[in-house]
Amino acid sequence: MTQQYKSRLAGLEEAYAQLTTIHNEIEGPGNGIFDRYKHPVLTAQHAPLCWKYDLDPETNPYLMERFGINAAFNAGAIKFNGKYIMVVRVEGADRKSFFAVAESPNGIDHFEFWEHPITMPETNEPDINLYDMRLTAHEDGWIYGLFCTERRDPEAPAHDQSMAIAACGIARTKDLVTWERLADLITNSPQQRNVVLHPEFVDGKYALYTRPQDGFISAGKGGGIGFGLCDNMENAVVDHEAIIDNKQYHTVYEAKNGQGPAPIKTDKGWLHLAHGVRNTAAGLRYTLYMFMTDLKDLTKVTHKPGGYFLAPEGMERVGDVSNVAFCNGWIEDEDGTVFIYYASSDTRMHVATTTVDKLLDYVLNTPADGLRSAASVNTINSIINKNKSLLEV
Ligand code: M1P
Repeated sequence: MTQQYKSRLAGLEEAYAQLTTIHNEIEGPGNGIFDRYKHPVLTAQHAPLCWKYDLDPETNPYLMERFGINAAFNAGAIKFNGKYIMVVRVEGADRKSFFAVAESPNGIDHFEFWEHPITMPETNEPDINLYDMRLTAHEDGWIYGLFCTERRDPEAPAHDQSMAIAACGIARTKDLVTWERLADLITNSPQQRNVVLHPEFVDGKYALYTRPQDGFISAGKGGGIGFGLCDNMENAVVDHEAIIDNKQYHTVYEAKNGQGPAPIKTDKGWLHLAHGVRNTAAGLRYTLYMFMTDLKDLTKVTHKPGGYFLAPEGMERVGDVSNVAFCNGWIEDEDGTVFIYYASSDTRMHVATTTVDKLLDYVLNTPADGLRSAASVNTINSIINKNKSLLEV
């Protein structure tokens, strides 16, 4: 082993140790709804050296990366054995995504990947790409991971190497290490992404949030957050999808939207976090928004604050797919703290913290979108007038 090799290895080890032991802290006074943090919680640089390097000086004398990692984003999340766990979408330099578990003792820093990425079994039709797992600890006792499986469109002409079909892949586990792959979800929609399993049985059936879509990128005539029931998860078939939260003109979800993680149950209703997409001259902009559904009738949206809940800010706006905030994982802790794991610009993971009480206050008391500029001015005026009467006392 040369001196050069030794000092390069020491430098890499030191950089990795610094990254995984950095102390995270709340940034700024925030908006009162949630706190953002100074540092991302997970990045491509968090990938262990053992994944990227052949550490044998005989076969890798220059200590070069043999497998590049491009990004770590769009993670599902769960509290498991007292640890804060993300099942992360890790993307290699080869553009293939795979899943890997990262754990933290406190949910806001010190995240480290487990030794191996997840070995996800394939179905008879191998996945070309897998991503965006939603984790649900279902009342049937399994932890389910629902994710997007992408394959080349068999109808695609030879000259088109980008036409793809997105479907919902399903797997389940008890330990997050060994996964049982089940059949892909069947629905009446040509494509599916952002499918999420509800944690409780509904009328004795499994309940799924879906996102029917006509095309791979464009939702087309499809779109909206759908809801449907299926008899079992081994061969899941949803015959009917009711759209519970649709796309809407001149809102932050005008182009498409999708359910984020599985909803959180409260005594007032189910709290949902979702992403909405709008078109701009600079491309698509993804932000997060919230709504609440009725405790008994899960297809009934009872409250929906206007506008976005969280949008990419500052450096979060820059990355492989810029101007994107995306969330498919959150954790409700025993004390009511909520850890929201969101990705920025398809590149890295962040955390925002809040509480169930604050989210309820936000969802129940934030005015709905009035859908016209004049309605927005009316809302502001009513806030100003209330404040004036308070200040005059
Ligand atoms: O690039 C932004 C996001 O685009 C897709 O989400 P949706 O289907 O809602 O548009 C997904 O590929 C997602 O992974 C990605 O973050």
